[in-house]
Amino acid sequence: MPPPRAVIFDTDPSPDDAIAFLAALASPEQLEVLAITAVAGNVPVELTSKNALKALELAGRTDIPVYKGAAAPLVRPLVTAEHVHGRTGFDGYALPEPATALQPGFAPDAIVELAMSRPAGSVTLCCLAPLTNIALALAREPRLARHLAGIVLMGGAMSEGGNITPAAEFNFYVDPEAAARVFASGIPIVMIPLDCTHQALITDARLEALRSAGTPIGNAFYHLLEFNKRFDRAKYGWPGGPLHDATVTAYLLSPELFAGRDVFVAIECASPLTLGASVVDWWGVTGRPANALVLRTIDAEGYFNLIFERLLSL
Ligand SMILES: [Ca+2]
Repeated sequence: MPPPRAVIFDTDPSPDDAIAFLAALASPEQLEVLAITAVAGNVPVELTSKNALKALELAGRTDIPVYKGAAAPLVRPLVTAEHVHGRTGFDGYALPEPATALQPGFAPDAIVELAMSRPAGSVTLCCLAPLTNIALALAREPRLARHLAGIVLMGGAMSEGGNITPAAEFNFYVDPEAAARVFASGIPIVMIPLDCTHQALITDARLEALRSAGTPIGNAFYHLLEFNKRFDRAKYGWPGGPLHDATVTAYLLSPELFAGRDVFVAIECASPLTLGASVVDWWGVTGRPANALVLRTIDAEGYFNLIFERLLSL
């Protein structure tokens, strides 16, 4: 069996982010989580970093270091998503205030130091949020791009339409310049867009599986996702909201659950109408070399079975 893959989760914890990194922590034979790095996104970074600590304490994994990162996008004011996840990002279930502390230091510096201290090609970044911390890390250490094994990210939309504007997915919309730099960096990227995550719906039956497990973690995430559900159902009219960010962990654990294509992707940074849109050259019409594997379909049943089995094992 190969050694576990070293990963860093860069995240703005709402519940689906927390499920993503907790499911990874429950998979030590496959994934070694080096750190959690928090960034502003769903809510401000003071809250996302606190939510990361809360989730780790819930799982009894206070050994995992958490670093606070960028408080705002590279060049724009922060746009948040309290309308989806509530004021705290974790509305719906009152987790205790964290007793553990953040690590000293800035998350982009921690990403550089952790990744560069490991052999080339051995650290994968799991990006669940606006890509500000990653862009700052690349600016501080340009060699990072060739040193990383790759990035697996949730972000963008191909033909699904946007979820924050008609054209853009939230993570790319919040910091389009950061996303553009990451896609131009040469780092091997796996992109999991809304086209994929909108196939992975938290139906009542799936939600009930969390509650009926009867564990503290199952109960907490039942209530947290139940809160999200109200917004998502009203918005989409579907039988449940998407569980977006845990797709990143599922891809690392079981890539066969997904299908996609190596393509060229560019991020719109200028147009007010389509700011943050991910333009995916699915048919190769530009002739430009591929810079990402864009996943377009997911085995939703296999995804939920895998992620909830790991989450509930904690
Ligand atoms: Ca996220």
